[in-house]
Amino acid sequence: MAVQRTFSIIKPDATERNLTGAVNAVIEKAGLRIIGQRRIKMTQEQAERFYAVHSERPFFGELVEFMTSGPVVVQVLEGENAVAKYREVMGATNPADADEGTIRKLYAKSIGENSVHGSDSEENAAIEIAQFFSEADIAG
Ligand code: RTP
Ligand code: MG
Repeated sequence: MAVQRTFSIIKPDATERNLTGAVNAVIEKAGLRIIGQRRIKMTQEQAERFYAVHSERPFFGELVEFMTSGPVVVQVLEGENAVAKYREVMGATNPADADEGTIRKLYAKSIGENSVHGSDSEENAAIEIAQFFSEADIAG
């Protein structure tokens, strides 16, 4: 498996509890490199565009409201098989179903406020990275 990039967001429930460093420690311990990172406050438009795939879901309004409720840290991660590896490191969407040692098991508050996002495919990773980063802000 080749070296891949994936896109990560440390969500507002985690930045609010000062967990950026703790989340990054889990990411780095898993062998993923943080090759781009920026702390931002997402606008409504950014959040709606980012989660457009969920626009018809009943939780969409709540999700956009949550993602714009406080600062987030957007990240580019790099490593062997990074997309699937980061999904493993994050754990299941609902922390009640997440494996021990995963970020969501350790830190997520609920299925909605679940501390991190990670791309679900290499194709989506490229799209999501391009939404928040220019190549000049990534150093592998
Ligand atoms: P993400 O996209 O944030 O990495 O999460 P995921 O792939 O594990 O889950 P996905 O199905 O893509 O859902 C996106 C985010 O929407 C929120 N959600 N809330 N209240 C609910 O039932 C519900 N279901 C999903 C979560 O914040 C989830 O991460
Ligand atoms: Mg998803």
